[in-house]
Amino acid sequence: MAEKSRIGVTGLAVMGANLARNIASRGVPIAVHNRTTAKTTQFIEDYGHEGAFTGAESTADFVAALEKPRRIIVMVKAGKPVDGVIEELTPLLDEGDIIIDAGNSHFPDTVRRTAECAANGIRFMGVGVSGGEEGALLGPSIMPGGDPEAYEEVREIFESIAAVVDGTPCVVHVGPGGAGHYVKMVHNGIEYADIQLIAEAYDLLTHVAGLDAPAIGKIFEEWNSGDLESFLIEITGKVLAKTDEKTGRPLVDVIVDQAGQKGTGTWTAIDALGLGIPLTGITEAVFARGLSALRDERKKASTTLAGPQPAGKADRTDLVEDIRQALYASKVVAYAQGFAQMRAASIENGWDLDLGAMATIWRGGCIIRAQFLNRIRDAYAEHPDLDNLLMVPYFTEAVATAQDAWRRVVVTATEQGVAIPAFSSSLSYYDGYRTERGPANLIQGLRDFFGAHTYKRTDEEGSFHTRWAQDGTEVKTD
Ligand code: NBP
Repeated sequence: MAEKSRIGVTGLAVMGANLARNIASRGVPIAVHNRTTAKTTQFIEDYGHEGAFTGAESTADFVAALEKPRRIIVMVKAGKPVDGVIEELTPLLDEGDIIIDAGNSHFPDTVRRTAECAANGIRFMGVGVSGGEEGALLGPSIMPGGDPEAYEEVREIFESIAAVVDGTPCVVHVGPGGAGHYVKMVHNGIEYADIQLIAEAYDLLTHVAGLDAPAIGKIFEEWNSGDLESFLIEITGKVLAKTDEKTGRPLVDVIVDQAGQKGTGTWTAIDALGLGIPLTGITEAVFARGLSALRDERKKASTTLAGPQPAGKADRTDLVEDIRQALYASKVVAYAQGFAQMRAASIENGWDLDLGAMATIWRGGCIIRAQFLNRIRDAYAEHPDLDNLLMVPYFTEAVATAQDAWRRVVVTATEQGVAIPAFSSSLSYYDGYRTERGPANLIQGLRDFFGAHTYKRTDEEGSFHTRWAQDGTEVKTD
C-alpha cells in the first residue's frame, strides 16, 4: 500500500498550488486535489518531481490518501465554494479529522462552519494566510484560529512552512473559533490603510511637489531605509521606477486610476462600526477605493466643480520630509486603530488575543511586513493591556515629533485641493483622542432635546432630562 499523506490540499489555484509545493518542500508527503481534475494532472506534471505528492482525481481518493486524523487544507474561493467542499468532504471523514479553511473567509462564516463541523465530529480551523503567491510558496504569515488541540496536529507543518524572522516562525495559534480569520481580516484592513497612505503621499509628491514617477520612486527607495522600512514602501519604489514598454512612459502613468477590492477592507470597517471602534484610516481607505471607481463621474466633476486657485510649487526639500513624517504619523494611527479594534473584538468574543504575537507574526511573509512591527511587538510585551498604541512612549514621541509636519501637509493639501482622506482623518483622530473634553456634550444636549435620550452631568451621578419644550426644568431619570 502506498504511503499515506500527512496532509492534503484541495484547491490548486495560485494559493493552494504554492502552499502545497511549500509543504512538500519540507519533506512532508502531501495529497493534492482540485475540483477540475485537469488542474491536478497539470500540477503533478509541473511539480510532481518536487516532493512526495499524491494527485487525487476524486474527493474520495483524496480523503483515502490521508493518514488519520486527516488534515485537509481547503484553498478554494471564499464563500459558497467553501461550504460546498465541506459538504462533500463530511460524509467521507471520521471523528476528529480536521478541515482547515486557509482562504479569506469572513469570520462569521468560520464561526458557523466550526459549529456545523463540530456537530459532525469534525474539527474545523479557520486559518488566515497572507503573502500572496510568493508568500505561499516561500513562507507566508499564518494566522490559525480554532480548536487549540487541532492546531497541535498541524503546528509542526505550519511552523516549517511559515516565513521566519529572527529565528521565529511567523505563525502562532491566534485563538478559538473565528479568531484567525478575524485577525487576517484586520491585517487586510491595515493593508488597505497602508496602501492608501502611500497613494496619498504619491499624489502630494506629484501634484504639490511637481515630481515625476521615477523621482518619487527614488524618494520611496530612500524612505525604505528609515522608520518606514517595509515591503509596501519597497515595492512602491519599484512600481514607480518601472517604464512602460509600449509607450516609454512610467508604467503608473498609463495605469487607470480605479482601485479594485475583494471585500476584506469593507468587512473590517463594518465590524469596527459594530464594535463602536473608531477606524478612520482603514475606513477612509475603503471609501477612497470606492471614489476611485467613480471614474466617469469624476471626469465630469473635474470640469464642473471648482477647486482652489493653482498655487506655486512649495519648497521641495521641506515638503518631501514633511510628507514622510505625515505618512509615518498616519501609519502609526492606522495601526493603533487596527490593534484597538482587535483588542475590542478579543474582549467581545473572549478570544484572549495576544496582540504582541500578532505584530510578531506579521513581521515576515505578509504584505504589511515592516520594521515598525517590532515596535508594536515591544509595546505589547511591556504593556499587554494597552488601550491604544499611541500611549506607548515610543509612539507618543514619534507622533509628537512628526505632528508639525503632519499638520503642514494637511493644510497644504487642503489649500491646494488634493484629497488626502487618510492623512487628514488620522490627524483628526489623533486630535480627537488627545482631547480631554470634546464636543459630545452638545450632541447629548441635542439628543435630549429631540428624543429625550437623557444626558449625564459632570457634577452629579445619574441620568437627566431637561423638559426643553415644556417648562425647561431638569428631571433626574434614574
Ligand atoms: P481563487 O480564489 O481564485 O479560487 C479558485 C479555486 O477555487 C480553484 O481551485 C477552483 O477550482 C476552486 N473552486 C471554486 Br472557484 N468553486 C469551487 C467549488 N464550488 N468547489 C470546489 N472548488 C471550487 O484561488 P486563489 O487565488 O488561490 O485563492 C484561494 C483562497 O486564498 C481565497 O479564499 C483567497 O481569497 C485566499 N487568498 C488569496 C491570496 C492571493 O494572493 N491570491 C492571498 C491570500 C489569500 P476549479 O479549478 O475547479 O475552478
